[in-house]
Amino acid sequence: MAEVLTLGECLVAFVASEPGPLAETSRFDRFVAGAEANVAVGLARLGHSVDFVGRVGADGFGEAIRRRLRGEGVGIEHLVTDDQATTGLMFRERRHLGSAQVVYARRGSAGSRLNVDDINRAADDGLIRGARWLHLTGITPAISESARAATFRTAELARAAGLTISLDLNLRRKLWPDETAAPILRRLAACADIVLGSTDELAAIAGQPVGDGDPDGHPGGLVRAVLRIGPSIVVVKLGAGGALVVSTDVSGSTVARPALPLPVVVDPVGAGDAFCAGFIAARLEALSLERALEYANACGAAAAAALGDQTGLPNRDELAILLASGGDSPDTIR
Ligand code: KDG
Repeated sequence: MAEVLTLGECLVAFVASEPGPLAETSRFDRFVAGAEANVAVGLARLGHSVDFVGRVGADGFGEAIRRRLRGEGVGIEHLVTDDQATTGLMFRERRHLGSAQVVYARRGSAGSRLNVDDINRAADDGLIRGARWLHLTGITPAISESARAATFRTAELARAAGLTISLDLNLRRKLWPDETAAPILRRLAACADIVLGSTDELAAIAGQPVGDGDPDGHPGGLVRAVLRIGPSIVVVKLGAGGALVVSTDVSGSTVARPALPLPVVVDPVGAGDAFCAGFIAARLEALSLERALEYANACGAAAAAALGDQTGLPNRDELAILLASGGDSPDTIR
């Protein structure tokens, strides 16, 4: 039985080998991706045990996912091979300027066929009662009705079993519009202890504009609105601006930590998942919220410094070096 349980769609991602528009891209590198799988691998590299529940197709891409997750030490006993559908794929371009286009080929995919029966089977095998932590994202409830029902069922069982539940909002506007996403993510946030998101994701579920009532630019109003939904901790991911956390347990005070300076962002996709892995690892180790933000920022920076969602996820030694260096390259550490 693992300490952490997560569920969702693990995809194969084809990432443009060179920067430039997708219309002109003919070479891609293949990676394993998917937000929850990224978090699972991040935690496993940091020495924490994780089970991943999901579905892949009975095809080579599904086999590639199995091999990678198994090789990273993630528990995949409840990663079902579904011969009725193919493994979900995504293609993304790389751009130095502007935002990079993502194309999904995941509608009706094996991953989107995740359902309540899968969760009930995992629960019967003790994956929920044996765990300490459940990590959810806003992507799984977006991919299908059955995956949404599976997400809520897991949250319900985890709550009853007393697990800590984290929810990374991961609002994917290519999968669903804000009007559909917001009420569902609010409902999920109400089941969670910890909600993590960028200011615009938090604003979407709070139903208020970014910075509303906060003339100093501090997202305090937004955070308070999200805390009112139910979680006791809200973590705001500010990208290059670092991160901050507000907890009702520590008299509502705000803790902020700067991002690690990153001379070159090679690939920012997956950095948010790495951030979550660092944060969860630190909290599993009973570290303070301040230290959890430091772990999170270091993991996020390490992920953004390499191509592919999971490539740069640090192991324990690499994390220690990053934390000690504050982001300087190792040869400049004194
Ligand atoms: O956070 C990274 C994910 O966005 C990427 O791996 C793919 O899960 C994914 C998604 O649905 O966008």
